[in-house]
Amino acid sequence: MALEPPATAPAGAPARTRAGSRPPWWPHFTSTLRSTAVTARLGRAVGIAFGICFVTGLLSYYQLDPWLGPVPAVPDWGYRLSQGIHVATGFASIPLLLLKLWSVYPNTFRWPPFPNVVRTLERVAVFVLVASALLQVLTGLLHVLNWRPFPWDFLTVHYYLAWVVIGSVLLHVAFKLPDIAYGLKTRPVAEGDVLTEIPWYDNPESHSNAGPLPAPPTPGISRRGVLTAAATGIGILTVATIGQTVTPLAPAGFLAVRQPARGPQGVPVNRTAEEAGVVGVADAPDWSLEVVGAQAFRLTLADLEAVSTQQARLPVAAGEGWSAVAEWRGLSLLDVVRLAGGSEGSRVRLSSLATTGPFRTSQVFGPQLAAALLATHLNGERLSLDHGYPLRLIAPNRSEILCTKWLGRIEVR
Ligand SMILES: Nc1nc2c(c(=O)[nH]1)N[C@H]1C(S)=C(S)[C@@H](COP(=O)(O)O)O[C@H]1N2
Ligand SMILES: [Mo]
Repeated sequence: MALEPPATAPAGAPARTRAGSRPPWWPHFTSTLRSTAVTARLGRAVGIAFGICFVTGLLSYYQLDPWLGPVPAVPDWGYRLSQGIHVATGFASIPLLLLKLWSVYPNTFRWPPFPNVVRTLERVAVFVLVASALLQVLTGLLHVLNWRPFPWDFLTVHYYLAWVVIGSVLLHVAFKLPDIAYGLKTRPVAEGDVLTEIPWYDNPESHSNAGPLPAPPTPGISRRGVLTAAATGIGILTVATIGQTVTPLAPAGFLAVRQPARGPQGVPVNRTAEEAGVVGVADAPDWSLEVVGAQAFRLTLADLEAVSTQQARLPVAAGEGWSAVAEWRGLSLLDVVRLAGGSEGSRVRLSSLATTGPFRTSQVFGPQLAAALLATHLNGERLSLDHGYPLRLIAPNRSEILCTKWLGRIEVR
């Protein structure tokens, strides 16, 4: 249904335009819930969510590949906070992004589709932005759900794709700057406003969004209604998932993938001993830790028990966005490193007993080495097999991905 202009335009209203060469079967849109003002505001919200998600994501990625130097060990809740925010803004950006796309998708059907080189480039950039952003948030969601149907390494692709998303966001903002400035200056149209113009997305002669706004003739739901419903939905989604890391909100976390206190010893498990294929190996009675360095030696379970006296209250903060604080007991990694002839300046490589799968090994150096604990106990009990029995790493401000469970070997360099 085309929006037919009223017989008499209000005094001073701009001249109307109609689809000239547009084929009659070409789709056109009349919903007046959309406008430059609404789109600009949604775009600003998406931009803020993506920006925060990008920066916190970079902080997390730095833990995996610290190209600027060692990762600090303080504050111990640093990774918990940044990864919690990363996953929460990622969640919130899914409905925000869908809403933003809803507000502009009629633009896809502008006639003519490719009026000039600049518009064509702009549309290619939009395509890259939409495709990469959707792929990024949806694969991120699947990762949080621990469902990885894709054949690629999630973290590497997620990292590089983030640069594509942010790059195309910046390009898009540059293309749309006049429209954004116009949209943010203009108030969203209220009921009772007089229609003076065909909606921008249905105006074949307007290839810039920066023009007068349409008013709703008889909207079924007001723009304010759309935005309020969206904000409420996003708020509920956030409250229902943030409980996986903001522990007081855990009871409200009915959509949270993991409950912070549910799991053996009051801590969730991401990858079980069975999934890692270490059942029968990690709990073998003759297990011992192999330490390799200037002096090589082995530590048996009895050796560890005798010296496992250091206590630490540290968060377990997983890349999937859940976290919880737990009581750990064990021995200082640095003490073991010194016994092997190393020092605070050593680089230490920890390997688990698992022979396949990701996160089997990790590296510790710098402030993290001084602060790291080789844990034997969790919340007052011997580590359960799923939490890394007989020995695992735990350290402050460290991603759980790098807190290797079921340790078999420590190499000091
Ligand atoms: N050897 C080994 N250690 C590992 C992993 C693994 O797959 N193998 N997974 C890591 C990840 S991704 C997480 S979230 C934590 C989970 O620790 P938890 O199960 O004790 O909570 O273990 C980490 N340590
Ligand atoms: Mo994880």
